[in-house]
Amino acid sequence: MRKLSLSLFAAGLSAFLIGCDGRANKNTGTMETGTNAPTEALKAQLRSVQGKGILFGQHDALSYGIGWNATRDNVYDRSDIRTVAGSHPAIFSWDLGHIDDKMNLDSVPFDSIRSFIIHAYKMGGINTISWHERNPVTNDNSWTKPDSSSMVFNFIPGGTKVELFNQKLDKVATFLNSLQIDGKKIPVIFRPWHEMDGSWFWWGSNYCTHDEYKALYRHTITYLRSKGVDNIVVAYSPDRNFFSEEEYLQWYPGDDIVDIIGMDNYYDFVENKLDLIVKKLEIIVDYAKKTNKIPAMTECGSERMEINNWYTTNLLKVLTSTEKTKQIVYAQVWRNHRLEHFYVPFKGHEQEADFIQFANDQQIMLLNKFNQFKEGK
Ligand code: BMA
Repeated sequence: MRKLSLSLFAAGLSAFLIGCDGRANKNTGTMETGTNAPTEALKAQLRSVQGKGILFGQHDALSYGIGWNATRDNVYDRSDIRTVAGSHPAIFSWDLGHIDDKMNLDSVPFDSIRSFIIHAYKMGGINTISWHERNPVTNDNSWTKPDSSSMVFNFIPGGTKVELFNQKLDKVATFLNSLQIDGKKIPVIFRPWHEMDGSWFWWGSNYCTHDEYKALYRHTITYLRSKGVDNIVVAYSPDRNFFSEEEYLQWYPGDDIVDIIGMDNYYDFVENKLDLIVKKLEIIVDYAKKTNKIPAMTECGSERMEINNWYTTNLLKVLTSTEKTKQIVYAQVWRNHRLEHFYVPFKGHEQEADFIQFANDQQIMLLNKFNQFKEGK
């Protein structure tokens, strides 16, 4: 059953994508005016909006929403954000966790993820990829506490299990290299090993030293590059556990590796510490400015929309709070998975109007506005 529905889905989606080929490629213009490296074009696009607007994104937006699933229901080109606000998001987020399998950790087939990325790119959107990978030694999920035989030091250069880790990196390299249209690579944001300043992942602060973490991160990027991966713009995204630039940079793998200076932050919203969020965004913007990097709110949200009218009273408020916070280039929320776990009001939800107000704010860019902006409108 699963095989049948997957192949039907793949056939339907590729027919759909072929159908899209005739459409204007909203990204081509930028690619041709930039340098040859696909990443330079993506960085230029991100920089072009800085100070003029803030791109908005969601995880798995084209894959499923509340009450629908593209793979299961054979629906294409749908997102809860478009159903509610009339446009897809500008940023499309995906995850490569469980790269050894056919489906990722959230049951999205990797072939579908590839098709969604191509589709998002053709529509003019920007794709970002995180990686909630299993522990390379135990194969336990990202959230399982490692012991000394499966901590980070084992599979960084000099460790005894680095080959095991490289096998996973090989698979990620194959996937990233396969993101192509007519033989040309699609540039994507790659955001591995996020939220390391908490201890909920096997790469978290209780399970590695700062130096081991940096080695993990650097090895990941340099190894992928050695396998021909030349289409990633690299994002660093600790959680909220910093109060100064020095603390923010404790895990930082280096200016030569990182392009996007980010932060994931859910719990300062839960605790209503909006002033602290503004302060942290300013730290990020200041560091990005100094080093010519791109500042972003790499993850945030209010689970189940528990904070009333979160989009206007919380997110928009912090993003537009000061001239510095307005320099943030994009903000993305997590997935609309089920009624117990969603981050964007769906059709009929009581905060729908609040989300529409947010989406229509002059500062916020969903895909339609981003495309108009690129066309100079
Ligand atoms: C978490 C939750 C999990 C999910 C993981 C990776 O925040 O959404 O259900 O598996 O992200 O997407």
